[in-house]
Amino acid sequence: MIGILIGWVVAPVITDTVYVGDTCPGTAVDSALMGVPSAYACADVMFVFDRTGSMTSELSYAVANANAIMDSLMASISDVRFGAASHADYPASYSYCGYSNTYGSSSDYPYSLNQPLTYDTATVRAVLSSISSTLYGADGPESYARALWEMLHDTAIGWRAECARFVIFWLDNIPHACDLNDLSRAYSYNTGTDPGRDAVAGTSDDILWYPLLHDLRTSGITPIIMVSALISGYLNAWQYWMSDTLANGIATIRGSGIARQIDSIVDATADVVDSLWPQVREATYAPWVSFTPPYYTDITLTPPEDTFSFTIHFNVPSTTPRGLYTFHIDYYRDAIRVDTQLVNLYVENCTIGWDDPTAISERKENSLYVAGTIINVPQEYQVEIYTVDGKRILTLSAGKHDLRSVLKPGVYLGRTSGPKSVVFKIIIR
Ligand SMILES: [Ca+2]
Repeated sequence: MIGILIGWVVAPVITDTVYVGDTCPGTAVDSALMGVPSAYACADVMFVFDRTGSMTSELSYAVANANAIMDSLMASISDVRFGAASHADYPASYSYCGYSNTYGSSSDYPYSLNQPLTYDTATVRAVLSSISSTLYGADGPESYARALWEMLHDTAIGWRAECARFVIFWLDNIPHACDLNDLSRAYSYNTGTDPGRDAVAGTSDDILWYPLLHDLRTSGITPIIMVSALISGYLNAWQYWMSDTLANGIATIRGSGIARQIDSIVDATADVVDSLWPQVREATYAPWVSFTPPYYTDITLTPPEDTFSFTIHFNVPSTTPRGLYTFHIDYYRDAIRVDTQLVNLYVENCTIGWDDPTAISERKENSLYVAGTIINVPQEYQVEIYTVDGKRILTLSAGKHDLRSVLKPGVYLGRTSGPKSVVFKIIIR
C-alpha cells in the first residue's frame, strides 16, 4: 500500500496553535493533549542477513517466507516500508585486543545496503533472493556490530523519524568487539575488535558493543534478533544484549510460523512505551518553552489510545522584539516523533492584561468589549481577525458581532486599529 499517512491511526489530538504572549515573565500558558494509539500507523523495517556459510538454510527459509512476512506486517500496519542489508565479515586477518584470527575470506564483506527502504515489496523480494547465496565468514564471530552500527549511520537507508523502526536480523553467532570481553558482564567473549569503516584495527572508528546497544535504544531502532533454529547456542547472550537496559530489542529463536511470529513480536512492542516527551525543534526557541510534566515514563497503553496532557509555559526573554515567532513542538514516543505542533507565538511588549479578553470588560456601548462570543466594536475602531498561521480572514467594522456566526470553532487572534491598539486571543468552541 502506498500510504501518505503521517502520524497515527487515530488522529492526533494536538493541533497547530496560536498563542499570544508578551515579554512579561511567564505570561502565556497553554496545554496540549497528546494522543498515543496502541498500534503503529507507520513503520520502517530493515531485513539484515548474516550470509556466512552456516546460515544457508536460514537464508533460504527467510527468502521463501519473505512475501508472507511482508504481507503480514502490511496487514497490521497501514503504512510500512521494507529494505535489506547483509554482511559476512571483514575480508582480512586481525590481531588486536588479545585475539588473532582470520575474520573472513576475500569475497566477504562487513556490511552492504542491498536495498534502501521502499514500498516496493516485489523489489525487496527480488533483492532477498539475490543475497540468499552464502559467503564464508572464516572464524565464528562475524561483523554483527558493524551491521547494527550502520543501521544508525548509513543515511542511505532512509528511516522516517515519525515511524516505528525495526531491524529484523537473521544470525547464528556473536559479534567481534573488544568490550565483549568483560568478565563483569553476564556474557563475556574474546572475539577481537570490530575495526569499523576503515577496516583498520585500533583506530577511532572501531566499534564498541555496549555503547552501540545504548545508541540503538536511544535512537528508537528496535532490533529483532532471529537466532538460527539450527545453531541457537548464543540465544541467551543475545537475549541479554537485547534486554531493556541495553538495546531494548527482542531476541528469539526463528520459529516455523515465521510471518506470524514476527508480526506478533512487532505488535507486542506497540503498546509498551519507555517515555513520552515534548521538545522544541528549533534550538533558538527551546529556552522559551517549558513543559509540565517534562515527560511520562514506563507506560503500557490501553487500546485503542491513551492521552497525555502537557502544560506548556512560554517565558519569552524580556529583550525580545515585538512580532510573530513561529516554531515547532515535536512530541516523541521513545525516539519516534509521533506528532508535531506548529506554534505561532505573537509577542507583544510587556503590558498587563492586554491579552485577556475578560480584561476588556467595560461593557459600555462606546467601548471595545468581548462577552462570550459577542464582540462590540466602537465607532472609531476596526477589528481584524487572523487565523493561526497569520492570515487576515475578517475585518469587523463598528457594531456588535456574534463571532460564532462568522468563525468556525478554533483559535484566532484579534487586533484592533483605532485610538488604542489591542491584541487578544479568541477561542470559538
Ligand atoms: Ca568471521
